Amino acid sequence: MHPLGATRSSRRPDHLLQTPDTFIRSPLPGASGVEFIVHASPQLGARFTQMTAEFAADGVLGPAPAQRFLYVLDGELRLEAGGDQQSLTSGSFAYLPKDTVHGVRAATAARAVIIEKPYEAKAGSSPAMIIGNESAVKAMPLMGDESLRVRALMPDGPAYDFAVNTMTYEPGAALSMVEIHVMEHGLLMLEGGGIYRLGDSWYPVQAGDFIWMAPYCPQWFGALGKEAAKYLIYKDWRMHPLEPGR
Ligand code: UGY
Ligand code: MN
Repeated sequence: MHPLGATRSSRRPDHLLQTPDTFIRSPLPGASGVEFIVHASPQLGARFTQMTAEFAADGVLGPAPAQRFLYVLDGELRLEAGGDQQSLTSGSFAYLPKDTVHGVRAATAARAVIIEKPYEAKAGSSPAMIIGNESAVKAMPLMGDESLRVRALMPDGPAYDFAVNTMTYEPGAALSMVEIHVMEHGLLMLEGGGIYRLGDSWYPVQAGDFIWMAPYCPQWFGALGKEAAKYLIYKDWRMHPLEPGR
């Protein structure tokens, strides 16, 4: 949608819809053979970063400045941590607590979502490294709605301060309410499409689009079309509103 400056992308104080025609790729310190599309950042008003990392074969990621979550979109990454090497392919994810020494190298050209968030130590609990694949995570109906299934990729416990879920909507399924909440979201559309309400605007969205929702951004989604719609969604979680980093 370039002619005469048209795009579906939209930047408002309480949300960003960023469509692929507006993505700009850049290098980041410490990485080589990787280009980054930085979707969400403190510069935007977010308290986390969300990027898509596009690896050439043999590309390597630099050290993480904060706790890091990785979700592989396609290709194969090799993660080295704690003396172990793991192969991560489509749907694989890894959570690396703050200060975990690790290396990520691409075995093939690959793309991954990277989410990083500063971590405030919690008394009496410390987070553990997690490696998994979405296909092994049980899908739970959202508020009893079987047409809308949620897979929680992060554990929910006192040591963890964010969640990353996938949400899959059957054609025609929709959130049962307009949500307005203190948590912010980073969202990447993975499959299908529909209509996203953000603030007082309704946007057509499709696979490949990124959305940031600020705290209290009114939000609602309904899936359209003949195939399921699916997105990966980040939210801060278990954080007191007065906690630093909120
Ligand atoms: O977890 C959530 O807040 C989720 N239901 N929000 C969303 O899909 N926009
Ligand atoms: Mn929400």
